[in-house]
Amino acid sequence: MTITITVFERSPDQGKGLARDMRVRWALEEVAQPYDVRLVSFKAMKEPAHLALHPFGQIPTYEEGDLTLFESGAIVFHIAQRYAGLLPDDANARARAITWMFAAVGTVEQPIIERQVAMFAEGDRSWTAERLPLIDDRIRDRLGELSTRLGDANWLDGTFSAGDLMMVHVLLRLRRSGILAEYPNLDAYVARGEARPAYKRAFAAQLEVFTAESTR
Ligand code: GTB
Repeated sequence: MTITITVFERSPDQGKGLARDMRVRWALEEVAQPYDVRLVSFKAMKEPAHLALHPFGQIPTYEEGDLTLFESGAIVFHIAQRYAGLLPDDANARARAITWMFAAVGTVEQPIIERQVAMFAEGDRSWTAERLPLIDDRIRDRLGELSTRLGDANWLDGTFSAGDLMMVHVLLRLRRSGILAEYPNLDAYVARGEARPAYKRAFAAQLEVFTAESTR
């Protein structure tokens, strides 16, 4: 069955792999499932045709036969459940990998999003300069805890899983801030994710969209 995902027609990150379709592309590459891409403009995202797929008018979405999904975490979870390669067979190990998926979006990503909002949506507000260091400290709290848990392991719980895929992508968004580099084992963890062939294929595919659209 054909899988179709929606992605930014012109990603604000200029193809650096930071938009959330990257997680879905990466997961599909890990499980070797081909997929089609539908490009969506910011305007089209808020129109009825796209709102029927995504109630909040965002990307990514996922269509497979009569199934439509939104929320990158739920999409990656679906892919990991349906196709082999992203979740362990052992029931307890599987539950732990799923726990890390939730930890990535529910615990670690939260202050990172706050930082993006403070910088880009509220950057001109008088309180931003005071607020940013507070947010950065909350990020450091989470990264310190995560760094301790990871220790010198390659992945969060044994072999690479959908939990690592989600966590690596969440952390990637911090790289430009310099905060990630304060935690060498997390920095290396993210680099290990980026070195995976599936990640590289997904990255190249999303960059290609940006390059093609910007030469139009
Ligand atoms: N919780 C949802 C999920 O995980 O799928 C969040 C989806 C979401 O935030 N989508 C964003 C979107 O559609 C794109 S990824 N925004 C348009 C809108 O809300 O109108 C967020 C994103 C955007 C840009 C960059 N960047 O340029 O670096 C990085 C991430």
